[in-house]
Amino acid sequence: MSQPKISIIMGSDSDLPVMQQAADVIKSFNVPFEITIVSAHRTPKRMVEFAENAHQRGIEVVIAGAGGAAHLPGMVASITPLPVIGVPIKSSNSIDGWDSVLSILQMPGGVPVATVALNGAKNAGLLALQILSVGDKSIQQKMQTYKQELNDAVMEKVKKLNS
Ligand code: RP5
Repeated sequence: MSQPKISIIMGSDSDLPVMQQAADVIKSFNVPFEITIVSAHRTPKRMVEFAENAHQRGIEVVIAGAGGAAHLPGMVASITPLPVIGVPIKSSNSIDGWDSVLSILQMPGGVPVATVALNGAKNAGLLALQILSVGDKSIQQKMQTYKQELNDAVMEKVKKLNS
């Protein structure tokens, strides 16, 4: 596979069913990405190493998902110069997902994390593609087609309802 532009990281393999949705949508755009486990709490040195080096490896956007006391997106954002998209995950140790949402959303000034909805990994993938599309017209073209397809799918339903 060619040089990955998007890195999808998650705190645990138990996050994979959600984070796979980001991978799937990125794959459908034919954009190279990597996906791996980096835990802020269980592998803190790996997390620092990842955040210090991702941009030097050619990564352009990071998608980070975690559940419960979800420190991974924010901590990676505190080190990397790259844009970080955070995916709160309703994990087995989560209090209804709120802990994860608030941990990722309520970042202090100076350290932004673009937080998507709870379990919103698909939108994280799309947002990462939109960030890349600013400098890549072929991704932008595919994004316009994707939006047209969303529109057409709804219009198809309208037609069905009206018939
Ligand atoms: C978080 O704790 C992970 O991101 C995951 O959402 C949650 C539970 O992890 P496991 O105990 O399933 O490995 O750090």
